[in-house]
Amino acid sequence: MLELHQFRKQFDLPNPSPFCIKVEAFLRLAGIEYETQLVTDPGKGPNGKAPWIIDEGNTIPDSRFIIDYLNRKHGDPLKGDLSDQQLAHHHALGRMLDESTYWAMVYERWIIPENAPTIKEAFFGSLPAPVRKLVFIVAQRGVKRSLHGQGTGRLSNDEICHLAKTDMDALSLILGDQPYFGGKKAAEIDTTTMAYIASFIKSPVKSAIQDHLKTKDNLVAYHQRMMKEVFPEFAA
Ligand SMILES: N[C@@H](CCC(=O)N[C@@H](CS)C(=O)NCC(=O)O)C(=O)O
Repeated sequence: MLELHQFRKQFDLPNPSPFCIKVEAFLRLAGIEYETQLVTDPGKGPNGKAPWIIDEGNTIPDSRFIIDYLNRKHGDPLKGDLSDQQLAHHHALGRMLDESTYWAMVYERWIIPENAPTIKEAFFGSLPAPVRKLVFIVAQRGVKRSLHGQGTGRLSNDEICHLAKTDMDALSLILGDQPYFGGKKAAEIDTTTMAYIASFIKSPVKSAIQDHLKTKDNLVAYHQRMMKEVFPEFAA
């Protein structure tokens, strides 16, 4: 059976990583059987990041390539009757979330000082206290380096939150009164949109982005609908 290598559940979410939620949501929506293998050290994975899958001897890291592989193998199970142009819009929306919005989430979780105790406990709680503190400092240093390299780390708190809030505004306007980002049916894009919306709505840390998102009734209703349909064990 297909193995999904991902982190353990956290924060009342199927996964602390939106990339892992995305892949698991795809597998569930497409009705593909899988079993989970827990990742404790993503550095040991093929790309040094989670998720990855192993399927019939193929090891595939990166949510984008995993979903490409599954689409090829299973004949685009979530494509429905979407046009190429609609799929192109979905592609652009997904990239916004993965390549831009994601970094605001990383910033809020790892850099805002008052959020440190929650993150330390969630990710390193099983370690003895002095080691936990040290491991957190080393991990946070790595995250800071990544944020700086990507560029988000060079912005002020207000700028980072502003950008992510405008991403939430865009999501709300794009969804409008449709039940899914795919229209009448959940499509591949919904695996990404639900992953980010859930990650912010259930943010375990102080989050200005969460506060903003919660003012968007259609996104909150979408979140509840998707959790009920895809991850009922996490539905409110
Ligand atoms: N492009 C990758 C990104 C995966 C990713 O960034 N995973 C993070 C968790 S959210 C990770 O494993 N980070 C561990 C690290 O960088 O050491 C994908 O789409 O799967």
